[in-house]
Amino acid sequence: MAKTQNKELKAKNSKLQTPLVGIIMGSDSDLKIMQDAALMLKEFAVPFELTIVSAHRTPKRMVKYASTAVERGLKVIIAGAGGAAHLPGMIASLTTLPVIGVPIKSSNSIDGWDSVLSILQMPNGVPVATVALNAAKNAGIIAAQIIGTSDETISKKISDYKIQLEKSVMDKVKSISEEWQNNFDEK
Ligand code: C2R
Repeated sequence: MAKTQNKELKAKNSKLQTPLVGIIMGSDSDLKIMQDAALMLKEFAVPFELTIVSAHRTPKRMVKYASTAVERGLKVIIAGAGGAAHLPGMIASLTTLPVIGVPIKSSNSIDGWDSVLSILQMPNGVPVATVALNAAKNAGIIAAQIIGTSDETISKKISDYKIQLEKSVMDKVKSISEEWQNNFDEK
């Protein structure tokens, strides 16, 4: 029952808001990492969509996704994949939108390096903005920052987030200074 209600809510929301960011991943096994991008976009109130697209397993779907992205209103694509991670680069080759690549340490990955290098080492002319291994959270932040360049409300939310980030570190500075000498901060 709760699931049905959630589905109905999702359907309503998607009708109201055109997604500005597309989050795609090679497999459902990537979702546990890629959901971090979705959570950041939710925090910044950036409308997004999320689905599976694989260059290897669903090549026709990949071409359709990338080639219709602009007309569907997307402004940025976040693409995550593990192992021989061709998805982000192939999407970048098929669209004018900026593509943020998330290398994923998957079950078939050699310590994640295969995925990092597949996404990072793009040929000149077809860039993929690559974040660190499993760093879908940062991909979500970059996507929001791109959208924030033309949306003051979103830009303000990112600014507030940065202030919070600083505050949480300064709280920790204070806390460890109770036990450890710190001449730098002493007045
Ligand atoms: P399974 O867990 O489904 O076997 O997938 C996925 O991103 C995932 O991390 C294992 C890994 O294969 C990756 N995959 C790619 C692509 N499609 C799936 N790298 C692609 O097209 O690049």
